Amino acid sequence: YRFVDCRHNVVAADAADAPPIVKEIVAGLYTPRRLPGRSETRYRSLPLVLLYDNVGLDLFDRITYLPEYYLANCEIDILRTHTDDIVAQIPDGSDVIDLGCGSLRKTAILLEALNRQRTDVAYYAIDVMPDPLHESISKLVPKFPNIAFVGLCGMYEEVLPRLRESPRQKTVLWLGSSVGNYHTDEVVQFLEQLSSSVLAPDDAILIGMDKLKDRQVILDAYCDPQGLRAEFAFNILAHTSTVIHDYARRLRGSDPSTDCSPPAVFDREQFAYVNTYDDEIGGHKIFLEARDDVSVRWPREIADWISDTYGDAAGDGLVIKRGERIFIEPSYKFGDSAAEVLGRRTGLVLSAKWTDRQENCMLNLFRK
Ligand code: AVJ
Repeated sequence: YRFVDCRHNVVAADAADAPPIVKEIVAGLYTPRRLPGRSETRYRSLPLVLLYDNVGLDLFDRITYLPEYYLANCEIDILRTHTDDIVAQIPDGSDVIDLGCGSLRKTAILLEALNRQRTDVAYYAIDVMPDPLHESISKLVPKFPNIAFVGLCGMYEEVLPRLRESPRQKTVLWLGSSVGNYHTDEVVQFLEQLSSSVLAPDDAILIGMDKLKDRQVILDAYCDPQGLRAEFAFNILAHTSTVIHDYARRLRGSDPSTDCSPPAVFDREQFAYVNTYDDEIGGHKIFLEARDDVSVRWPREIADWISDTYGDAAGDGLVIKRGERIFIEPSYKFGDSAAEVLGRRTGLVLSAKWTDRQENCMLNLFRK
């Protein structure tokens, strides 16, 4: 099968030319921002995509097996119950594009049916880390010989330009209520971009959405007694440290295998996992709360650039005060008319929808 690494690996000579993800980390920590909703409080934040390194992807996959994390179970229920209806929407000779495919546990349900019912379907699996992506795909390649597998490694914006290359009809999968990780305005913007740059008339996008429901059910879904969720959230701190230190090492021009390990940017022991639900906006949020005053330790290679950009003392280290919460992840929930609203705002046509037996989640199929 074909594997394409779409990640932009810029090798910068100067700290000011930091890759976008490094700039985003620093900006998010130095510039607290208001979150949607009534509260005026401003929060520092970290880029959500950093939840998903090798460890984070594995933790997320384990989370999907937790009974209280109904999102995965309900979406699997929809996919199993309505497999034939969904597959009927994906004709022979077309491409299936999976945004954030993870372990492929869910998509495998559709691929199994496509392998039986079609002779010519290409499947593009997209995710951010090369090794887990390769591992997920290579498990399925021998099982589904009628499907042409392609792995595309990178973030959405890095991968989308590649998708233009194929002239075939397309069905984009955006499952798992990943859409809930973005505010509606961002979702509309992303779908408009996807539609105008990748989709042709009649191409489809299948979007999984978690429905509004009893707040306690939602809060329980994001807080398990085993502490997998806290682990998942803390891992963003470790991944952030890795990204920052990899960059500092590149600036030093030193070899990662012989380099002694510098102190992490954060100590996870200094944070507590906090999750909240705001009924008014239908939004679940994950935060990491400082248990003490936390000094953020930047490597010296980027300290000057940070102090030039964010003020004199900045490079000496940022202090996050005890009790302050770093915003990690929003998970918006959707009302019954959310899909229609999204259709109206994007110009995409809502052409089919499915729900699970408990009516916890929905799958909505839009066409351009
Ligand atoms: C992957 C976007 C579905 O928001 O529910 C799981 C990830 N975060 N536990 C979600 C997640 C915390 C998640 N999605």
